[in-house]
Amino acid sequence: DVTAAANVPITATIIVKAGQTYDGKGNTIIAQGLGDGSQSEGQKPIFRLENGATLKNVKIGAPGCDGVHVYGNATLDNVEWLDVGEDAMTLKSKGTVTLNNCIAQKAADKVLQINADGTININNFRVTTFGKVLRTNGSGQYNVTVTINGGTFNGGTNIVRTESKNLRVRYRNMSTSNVSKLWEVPSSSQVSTY
Ligand code: DGU
Ligand code: CA
Ligand code: CA
Ligand code: CA
Ligand code: CA
Repeated sequence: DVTAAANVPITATIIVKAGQTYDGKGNTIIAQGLGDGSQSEGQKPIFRLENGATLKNVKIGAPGCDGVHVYGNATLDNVEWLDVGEDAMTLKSKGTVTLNNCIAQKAADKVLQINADGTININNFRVTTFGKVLRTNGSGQYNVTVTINGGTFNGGTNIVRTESKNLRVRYRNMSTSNVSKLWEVPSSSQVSTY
């Protein structure tokens, strides 16, 4: 249609219930009262995606707060974080998360925070200015499979940082610039192209 994109103010986390889709139609979410987008923990998420939810066509403006929390499986299509807050997306419970054609900018530290076992499929992700694109929580030995099919990563420390010996990452069609060390993983055998 002809409706112009707009800013959408929110004062509470948007919950996308199991199996449902939130289509932002290109609008930009501006949170108020959920956090300041700094590195302080305990900020609230902008979105909470329950199992099987889809989030699409949305921009998350500053403050990015604690981004998008995912419980189980989820799909993120054309989601753009204009200024990542504490982190951009957190896997909170076991599941498969697919990100298609997403963009994340200005992440002071982590973009994708993995706090559970999971499969993370990344298709055409563009990230500019970051600490780690993907980080598993602390010393947790999560079972994680990461597949990157298309990505442009510019200005950061790591693409993946993990202490888990049970994480595998496969990648292709990836381009990086100004990234200090692509893979901060226990063993280089955990990383392959495909
Ligand atoms: O270890 O649990 O950074 O989900 C301390 C905390 C920390 C998490 C994580 C997250 O690891 O808060 O943002
Ligand atoms: Ca942090
Ligand atoms: Ca954190
Ligand atoms: Ca930021
Ligand atoms: Ca967080």
